[in-house]
Amino acid sequence: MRLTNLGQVPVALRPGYDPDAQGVGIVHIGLGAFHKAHQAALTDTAMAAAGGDWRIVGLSLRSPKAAEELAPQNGLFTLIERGKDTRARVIGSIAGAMCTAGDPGPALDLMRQQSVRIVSITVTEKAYGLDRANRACDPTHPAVAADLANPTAPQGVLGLITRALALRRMAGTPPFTVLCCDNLPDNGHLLRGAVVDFAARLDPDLAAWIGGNVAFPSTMVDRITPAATDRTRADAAALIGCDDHAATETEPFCQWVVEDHFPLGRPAWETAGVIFSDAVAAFETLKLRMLNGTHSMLAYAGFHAGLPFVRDVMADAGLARLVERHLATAAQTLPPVAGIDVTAYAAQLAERFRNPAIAHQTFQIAMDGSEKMPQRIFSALADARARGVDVRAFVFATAAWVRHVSGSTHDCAAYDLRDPRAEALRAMVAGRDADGMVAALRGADFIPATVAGDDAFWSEVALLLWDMLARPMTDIIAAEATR
Ligand code: CS2
Repeated sequence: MRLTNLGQVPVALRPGYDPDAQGVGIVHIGLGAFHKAHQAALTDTAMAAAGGDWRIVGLSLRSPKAAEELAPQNGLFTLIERGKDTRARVIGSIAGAMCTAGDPGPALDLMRQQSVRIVSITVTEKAYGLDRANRACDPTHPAVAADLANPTAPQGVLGLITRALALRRMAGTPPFTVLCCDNLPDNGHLLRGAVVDFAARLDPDLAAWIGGNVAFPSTMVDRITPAATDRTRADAAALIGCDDHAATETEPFCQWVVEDHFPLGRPAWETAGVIFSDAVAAFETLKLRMLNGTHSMLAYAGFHAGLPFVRDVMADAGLARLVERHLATAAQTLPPVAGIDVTAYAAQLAERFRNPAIAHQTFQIAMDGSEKMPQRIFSALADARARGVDVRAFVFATAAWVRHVSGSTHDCAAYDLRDPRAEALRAMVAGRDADGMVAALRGADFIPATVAGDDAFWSEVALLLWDMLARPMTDIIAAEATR
């Protein structure tokens, strides 16, 4: 029997409110595991504490899978938190789920309703179609190009948001707040620039109205959420007593720092521990450089050392040392963040990475490197240089990334390079030796100019890469850790 209503769920695992009594107030684009473990869970807690019509309708832009898992269950799913103890509860905040591919009509009909006061987004860095350097949209991105050509039937994020805002403007309905929840620096401002630029290419008046009237608060989101597995579903079934195709697992830690700018209101997220702050950009840089930067380093090195999960990386003495070094280096590139002790923050991150109950794949984190490296490693490098900080940790991370891009199988089985620029990256490294690969990659459009021009940095990367392409990654790690 499949989960369809709360009557099937043990009382202790049910939400602390009646979901059917609450209306929809949020449309979320990007209905993945992360959203279910983070914003959906926090909104569930907030509704239990303070009520409000803040249930969420989730949209998937491409794959119907998430909607097929959730819709037959009326949005209900089990969230399992794995730490020293395992805790679980059924989340009631998702009211519906749909896939917009092929027909965005039903989603737009919902987004134009006045009752929808927030449209939030987690689609990963690559899906937006951003021109980050100019805080604009990238008109060559496939979804952006398609939506500029056919703006009334959008398939991408920028097109969908802009069309929904245009419909509200035409109807005299005040705009919803747009809430970006992806790991991007200053994400609210970045998205605002991209939406305004996208709209300006279609209708300058609409662009001016969006620029003058729509709120785009910035956020920093944090919760390590591996992809669900058969074990997740089996554990959920054992806990709730019926099948749950949408069961999700995550770590106990959860953090959300949000700029408090919601003209049409918001859930009482503070009751769920959400931090409201005017200094979100500083929190985001802290998290991107320390958590995500270290993650990228350990993913490239760990994957090529034959370690499938982050917890395996942390059990390897050499790599654990390199994780510690990376955290310490990243910390030195940051301005102080009010209320954060970076040494304690670093220790807490290492503890989270060690969590033996979480099977977080190094291969998953290694994906989309060209979208992640700039804000995780390269921007930290530029600040490290300005402060005279030893940058060896960033040399190592970058060489490990290039080794991943190289596709070399001298010490591992063949693997897929998963990156939106995979084809261009493969062309840059094809047939080249370590020096040639580095020379080609440092000139790529996603590498900031100051970093591209850092000759000393790239010579060190090339030297290390020669080794990484000739010897097993396990040897390189052992040598690097005792340097
Ligand atoms: C990870 C993040 O996949 C990745 O690149 O670094 O998804 C990370 O797990 C989250 O940002 C944690 O909040």
